[in-house]
Amino acid sequence: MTSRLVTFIIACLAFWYDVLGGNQVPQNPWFNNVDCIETNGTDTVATEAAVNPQPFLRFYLVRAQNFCPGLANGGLGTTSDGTPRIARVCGS
Ligand SMILES: [Ca+2]
Repeated sequence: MTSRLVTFIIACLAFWYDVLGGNQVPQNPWFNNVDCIETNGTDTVATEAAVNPQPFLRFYLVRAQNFCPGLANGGLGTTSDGTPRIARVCGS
């Protein structure tokens, strides 16, 4: 079985990263069909099995985290209309 490699750059002041993988669905993929590929990972690499063949679409988000009060979970950016992107919490 092949695997997918997800790499990303270091986020400033981040100590851990959640890596989320979402499938193509009509609704918000980050709630309706999402996996936490890694929870509290300490490097900038994550892998997962490539279960579905192309042209199946898979999307990835990375949530940076640190110790700072009130800022412990970094944002996930915004959607194309500027709405803050919200996704499930990993590790719960
Ligand atoms: Ca990792």
